[in-house]
Amino acid sequence: MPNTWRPAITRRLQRESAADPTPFRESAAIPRRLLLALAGAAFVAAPASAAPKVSTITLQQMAFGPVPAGLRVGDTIEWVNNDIFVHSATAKDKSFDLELKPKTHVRLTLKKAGAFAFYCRYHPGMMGRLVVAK
Ligand SMILES: [Cu+2]
Repeated sequence: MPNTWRPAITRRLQRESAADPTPFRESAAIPRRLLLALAGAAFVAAPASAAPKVSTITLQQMAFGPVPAGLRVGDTIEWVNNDIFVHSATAKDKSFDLELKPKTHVRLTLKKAGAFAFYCRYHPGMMGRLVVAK
């Protein structure tokens, strides 16, 4: 057989190229979809792996700032005292008692699940509540 198939394929490719000025659009879209799928998988996998995280509670103007949500055992809280006064972060059940000198920060790793009311020993009107999941 002579080489008659080659021109036929070439003609077909030319026809398809003429019909679609961007013949690589579909093949370019596949890696993008794949990347989106991988990104989605990583996002979903993150809570399952539950890597310990560091969150911040800021003290300023004689008050504890917002307590981060979604705390888990193994996470760390960094207490940041932005005031010019000494404060403490003291658990009502005595499970922690941190001295927070002015303009310093202290880290606390959460070792127990539960709800922990806390206050400042120096200013009992300052208070908050940690909720820690297993
Ligand atoms: Cu205080």
